[in-house]
Amino acid sequence: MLDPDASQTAHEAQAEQHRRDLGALAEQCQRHGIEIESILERLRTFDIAVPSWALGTGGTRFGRFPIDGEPRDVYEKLEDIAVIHRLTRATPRVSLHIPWDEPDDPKALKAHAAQLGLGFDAVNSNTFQDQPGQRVSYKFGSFCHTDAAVRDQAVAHTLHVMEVGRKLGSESITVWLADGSNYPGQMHLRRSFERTLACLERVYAALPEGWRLFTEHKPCEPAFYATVVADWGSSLMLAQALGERAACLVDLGHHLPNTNVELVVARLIAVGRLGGFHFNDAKYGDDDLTAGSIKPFQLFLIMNELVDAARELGPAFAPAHMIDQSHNLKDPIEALLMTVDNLQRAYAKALLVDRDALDHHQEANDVVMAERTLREAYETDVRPLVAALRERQGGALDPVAAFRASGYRQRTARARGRTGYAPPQSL
Ligand code: LRH
Ligand code: MN
Repeated sequence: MLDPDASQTAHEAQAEQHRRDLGALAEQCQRHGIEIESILERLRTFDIAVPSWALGTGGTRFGRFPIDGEPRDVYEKLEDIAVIHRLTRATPRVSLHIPWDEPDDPKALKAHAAQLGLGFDAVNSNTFQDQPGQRVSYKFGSFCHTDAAVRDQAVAHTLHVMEVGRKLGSESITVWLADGSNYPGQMHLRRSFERTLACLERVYAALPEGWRLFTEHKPCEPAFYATVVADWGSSLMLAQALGERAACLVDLGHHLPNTNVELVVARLIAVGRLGGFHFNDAKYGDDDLTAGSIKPFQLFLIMNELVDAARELGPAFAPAHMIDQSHNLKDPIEALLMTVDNLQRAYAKALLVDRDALDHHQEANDVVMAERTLREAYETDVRPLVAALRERQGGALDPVAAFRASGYRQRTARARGRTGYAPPQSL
């Protein structure tokens, strides 16, 4: 666990500077009639689920570069997530992928998580890989497959994932289907969608009490000609056909270049079908990079739609905030600490938008003043605010610095064995 002395001294050094920065920000907000205490209260409600599959180093087909001290099983992954929650106070839940992180004993894992102060968010099914001993293959799809035996196997797996999730205390499942084709003519574009809906209807019929089902769209990869659930329209058609407890999950990286993702979010909010997010960032494809690292303004504009909707819809508007990233070069814990900080900052900036002024300028078609009102919030340096929230909740002012000062990664390297590259630890 963390070495309290080392991080304490690092903490004090920053504390004084932080207090000055926070004071300056409070004054700046005051000038705009904004009480930062009210912003802090609302920011406190913004928490995020960490994906179990992002605690080990990720890779591409060109290679993977493991680091020392990577978690060897789902229990150690929870311990690493507990460190992230300890430092950020904003990641109280874990999203599991099954079978990648399937626990032998869900009840024991639930108890281990509770001990670490963690719970479980959406579980994720996997019908995009063939497992050892599997009867039939998903090579040509799962829910869309022409062979009923394959569809039955995929539905059975998804029901099993929900059963594991129920034992863990999850209340939702995310279904992402890799199903699609690589060549024109290979797959019937309407029948494949109809078969997919029919399978989802069997899953929806088995949803445990109070659960939600999220459908996740993606334009391509691994299918490179047509993907069955390629875009938000297809995902929405499925959710609306299934029922009230079905909604659409927006993975930020699952949009073709230059797609206006905040517009997609606004459309799904308008019909009450925004189930949640897989936050990450991308420059080209489904790059699964650190959220806010490539397109921070887009992330802010997405948060802006959430804050705007919450103003009208109230606490009932609660899309799931989950991360979905692959850490090929960064220490996974440091990448996730940066991700949480970027997400909290984007949300804090969205909370600073003067919405009455923005409404006024929009209704008056005052383009310049409307854009300036939005940019004013985006350009505000909210780092002291997010740090203050962490500090008040017993977290770290600077989580990455505190993590490095703690020597946690060196300790896990010794405890878990050296599996590869030792990441830099200097501050
Ligand atoms: C597909 C995806 C999906 C997960 C997987 C790990 O690209 O975004 O959400 O199942 O990544
Ligand atoms: Mn995803």
